[in-house]
Amino acid sequence: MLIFLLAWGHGLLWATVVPLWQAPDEPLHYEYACLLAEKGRLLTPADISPTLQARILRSLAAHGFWEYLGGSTPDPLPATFSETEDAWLSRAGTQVADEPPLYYLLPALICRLLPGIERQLRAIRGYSAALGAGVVLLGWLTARELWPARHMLSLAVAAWLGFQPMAAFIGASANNDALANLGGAALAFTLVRGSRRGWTKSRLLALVALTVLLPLSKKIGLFALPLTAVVLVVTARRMLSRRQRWCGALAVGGLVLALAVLALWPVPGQAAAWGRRGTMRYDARTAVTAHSGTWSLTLPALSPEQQAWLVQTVPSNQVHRLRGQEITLRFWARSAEAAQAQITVDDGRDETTQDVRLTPRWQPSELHHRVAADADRLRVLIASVAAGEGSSAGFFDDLSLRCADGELLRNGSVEAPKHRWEGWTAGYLRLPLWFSRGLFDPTSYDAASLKRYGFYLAVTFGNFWGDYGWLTLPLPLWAYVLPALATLGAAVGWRWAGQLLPEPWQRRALTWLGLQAVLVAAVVLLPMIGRAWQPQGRYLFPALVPLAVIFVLGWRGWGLRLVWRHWWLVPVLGTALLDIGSLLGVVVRHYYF
Ligand SMILES: [Ca+2]
Repeated sequence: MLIFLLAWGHGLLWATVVPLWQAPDEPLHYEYACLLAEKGRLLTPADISPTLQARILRSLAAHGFWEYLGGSTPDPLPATFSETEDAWLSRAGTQVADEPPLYYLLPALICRLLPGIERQLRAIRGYSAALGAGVVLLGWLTARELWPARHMLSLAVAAWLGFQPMAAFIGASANNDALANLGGAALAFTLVRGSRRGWTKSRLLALVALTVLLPLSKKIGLFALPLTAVVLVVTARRMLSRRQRWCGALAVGGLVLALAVLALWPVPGQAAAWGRRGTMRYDARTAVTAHSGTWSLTLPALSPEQQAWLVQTVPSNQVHRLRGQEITLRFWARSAEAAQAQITVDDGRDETTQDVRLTPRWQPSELHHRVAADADRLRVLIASVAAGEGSSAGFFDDLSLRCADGELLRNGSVEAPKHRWEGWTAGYLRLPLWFSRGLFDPTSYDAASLKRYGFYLAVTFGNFWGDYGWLTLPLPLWAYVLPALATLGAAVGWRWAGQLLPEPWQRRALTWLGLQAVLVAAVVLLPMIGRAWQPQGRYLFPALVPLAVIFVLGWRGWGLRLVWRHWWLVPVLGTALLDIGSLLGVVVRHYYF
């Protein structure tokens, strides 16, 4: 209890010192909570309220949001987030319908009960900090479960977790990371407890419940699914009879088969490789008319306040090859009545847009675009222009985007329907279809790409330890050398840590913790393969407890090797110094002097 209160106090200190809105995406998480309070149901992008965004923007201005980030408050104040021109808010996208709702339930209640936007945000930060303190407590309990007689070891794990400055910073902001991190810590505790005391029904139930709840708090929580599957399979092998194992294997096989069939089931109204965006739901693929084959893309008739567009993104490892080249988009379009559409080729730096008049007959169109020299993405967007009265649906077929050596678009004639799993990965993970292809593409592993991943990894390691504000306040470069050396030291110290794991259940428990860390790292790092995407160190925090145990254990190993009683100085005093240095030397110095 004392550990929890100390950690909560420490989190609240961070929550107080960091000015309002100066944590990554805080306005968007607050917006989610407030909208949830207002609507009282699952949100869709159509629920986004300009009135609420305007209110948040006024609070941002009042709290020097742009000044703290090195800019100046825009005048006049933008009306919505997407109208801002800074490098933070305008690029943050939206959390609404992008993140699952579990974290926001209590913040929504806060929004409903407490008056005043500032007071609400502070209360939400306090709630986050309590979740963060829960991580520290669970870390201590996990280590105590692993080493019942080694109090110093469990205290060192708790202290490492408590002082990890980036975890304290993120844990003390309005952000759904806080709940996912707590879920990850609870999972680690359950794994160790089950390994030591056996998997009773209630522990298995806890394991399954956490596995369901984690992806509901943040998408990264998906790592729990394979982890729990492996734990269950291994446990079942040890506990069940031959007959029971066969039944279990049949049941699991049947379930996997059913899921596979469901995942591959086609959705006729959606086109493979084409994404559908907008303020309402609509079918993007139709057999009503086609220029070739049976199917074409379609955009619905719109009223003036509605938006709808179709998008296909080209894999980014192809984009690097295209830099400086001219590419040509060709397509056929028509509409039942005269209507207008807007076609855009966007490479992230420059875009070429063309307005197209649609006529009742299929007409070809063409658009040329020179890819910018520093482009790192490429996408084609088709939007219909709301014409008000008498607007009608538009149809598009035989789309082709050609570069010197071939075709860049997939499913240009729209004959292939989307499979359900593509909708899931695109809708839930926000990962385009080609992401999984990028993993197997040799160009994802050429020298330039490997160099890029090396850089990404270094940055991820850095902001795992500390990068505050909107990731705008890093530590000085030399300060990252210390945790890097301490991490290397811990890795070496593992050579002598084996003596601390005499029991088979201890080694099994530690294997599960290691697997948790590996799976979280995989979920965080794999999406960078084949595209320009910088992972963030804080995404690794659902594995904070396993990482703390691994780190501290390495230094305990040094304690054995050197017969050194004060081995804990490195993991505990090291993170404590980093914490104090971050708070005073970086955060307080930036915001208050
Ligand atoms: Ca077609």
